[in-house]
Amino acid sequence: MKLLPLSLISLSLLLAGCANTEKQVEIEIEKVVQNKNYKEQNGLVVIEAENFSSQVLSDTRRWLVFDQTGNISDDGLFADPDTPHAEGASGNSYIEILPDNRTNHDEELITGENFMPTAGKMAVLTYPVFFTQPGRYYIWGRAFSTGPEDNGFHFGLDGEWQESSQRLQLCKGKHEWTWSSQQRRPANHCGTPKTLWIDVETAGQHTLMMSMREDGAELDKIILSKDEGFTPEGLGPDETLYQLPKLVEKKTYKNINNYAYILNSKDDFEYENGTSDVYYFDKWRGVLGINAGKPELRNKFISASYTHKKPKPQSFNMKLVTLTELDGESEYKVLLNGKVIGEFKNPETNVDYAEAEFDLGLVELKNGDKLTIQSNAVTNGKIPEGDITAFARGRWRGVVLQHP
Ligand SMILES: [Ca+2]
Ligand SMILES: [Ca+2]
Ligand SMILES: [Ca+2]
Ligand SMILES: [Ca+2]
Repeated sequence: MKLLPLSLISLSLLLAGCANTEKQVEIEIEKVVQNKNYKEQNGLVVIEAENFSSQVLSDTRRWLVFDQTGNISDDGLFADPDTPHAEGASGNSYIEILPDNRTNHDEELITGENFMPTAGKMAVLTYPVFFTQPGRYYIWGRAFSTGPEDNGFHFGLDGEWQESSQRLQLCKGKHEWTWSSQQRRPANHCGTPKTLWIDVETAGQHTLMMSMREDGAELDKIILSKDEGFTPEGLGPDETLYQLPKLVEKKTYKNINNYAYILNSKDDFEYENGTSDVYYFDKWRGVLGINAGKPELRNKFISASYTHKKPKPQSFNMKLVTLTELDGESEYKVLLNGKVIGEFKNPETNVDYAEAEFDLGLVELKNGDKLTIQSNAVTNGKIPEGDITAFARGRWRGVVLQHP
């Protein structure tokens, strides 16, 4: 069985604890295994051959993954004249195409079974690669050959098998992992270095492909190099993976998992009404609040209103989102055209400025309807501040309109 990255192992452990079942675990793992994506970096693409994304046309011969534990990615006893070579392979893992029933010239050559001169016809692997630079890329393969009939590979791009990328060959360097960039040509079956390349016409996402030429062939790693002067040594550079940056996580309306519209307190409500009894915008928390520093604004309701401007009447499940505070449990009223449709009080909390949601149920909004939110600044007497105790500021974030 193929070795899984650590994240997959923890995923499978996690799922193993659920009532659901190995089936689900298998599906999840498959999804993640196929997620390796490569990127050209500074003219270089480095791929572990065993990290292919897909394999097709693999009925009679198949690329199998070998790892350092001696595991093979397929159960079965297949014709194979050589022992595993994971030691010394990059990532301690590689692929070999089996069964191998033509190990030397004396065994019968059967085209379509143990030999495939045409690229892209047998055991085709794919590797997604994102290129930032188009151009000519020299192909290097790190291969292991133990005989004369297990040392050829074909490469292609996007289903096209360019003549220049067919027949990677190595003759020297038997019985050890060996880098080759040599193309087998009629005049020179062993090829000369740096005669194998692939032309990438456009920048962007492409699919590198590799297919069988001779059974028993083993491949550890693939390099595409824009620099003709580049020659890999040893294990070669690390894989050039396409790294996904972390997406920005939401910081507001955290518990709201669906909505049609959000009416933000600052943006959608009129709160500067020209009197002194107004909200201010608390920019640190992105909400409206009451300036409890002014004694005349404490313990009284302050208002802000939204006017609905949609031609068609529509019903929504409505929720008010407030911020809890350590200092006190502010109260809230919601009015529709001057009539109270909801009254709430923030719960006591150990967490300052955590969002709280209050359900207003199903509400129909018509064009011109006026929705008013009121809140107060209060103290619960728990947090000393000078001679008095601190006040909560009646903060609220907005109103969520959900499809019923
Ligand atoms: Ca073998
Ligand atoms: Ca063979
Ligand atoms: Ca072999
Ligand atoms: Ca490898």
